[in-house]
Amino acid sequence: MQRALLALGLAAALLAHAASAAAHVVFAEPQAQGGAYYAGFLRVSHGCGTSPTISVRVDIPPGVLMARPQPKPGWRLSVAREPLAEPIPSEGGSITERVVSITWRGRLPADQFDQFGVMMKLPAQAGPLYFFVTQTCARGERSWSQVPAEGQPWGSVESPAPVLTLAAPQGAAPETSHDHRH
Ligand SMILES: [Cu+2]
Repeated sequence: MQRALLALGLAAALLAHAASAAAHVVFAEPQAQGGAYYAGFLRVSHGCGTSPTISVRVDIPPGVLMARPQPKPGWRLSVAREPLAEPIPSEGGSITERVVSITWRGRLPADQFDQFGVMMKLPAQAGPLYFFVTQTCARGERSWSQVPAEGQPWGSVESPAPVLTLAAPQGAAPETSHDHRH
C-alpha cells in the first residue's frame, strides 16, 4: 500500500513538472521539416509571477537565413539584422543580410496567453533547433535560453529555450513554391 502511494505521488510530481514545463515559452507546433518554409508561433502562457509581459524578443539561430515576423495589433515590432559574410544567391537577387532578432513590445497580462509568429526558411538539417527568447515584464525578466544536456528532457532545466525538432530534409524545396503558400 505504502509503495503504491509512493509511486502515485511520484507520478503526480512528474506530471505536474511536465505540465509546468509545457507552460513555458514553446512553439505551438514544435515539429518541422528541415530545409522547409515554416511559420512558427511562440506561445507565451504566463508572465513573470503576477507581472505582465511588456516585450518578447526571439534570437534567430544562425542557420535560419530568412525570418519574417508577424505583426501584432497593439504591439510595436523591431527587427535587428546583420550582414552575411557571403551573399547567398536566391530568387530575385542575393540575400546579403539576415534577421538576428525580432522584438514585440506591448502588454500581455500575467494570467493570459498569446502567440508571436515568425515565418522562416529552416536550415536543411535534422535534430533540435533552439531559439533563445527574452521575456521582459513590468517587473523582472525571464531568459528562456537553457539547453538541456544531451539525453535530458527539455523540461529538466529551469528556463528551457523553445525548441523546434527538425525532421531530415526531403529533397530541396523548389525556390518558387514559397510565393504561393503565404
Ligand atoms: Cu512556465
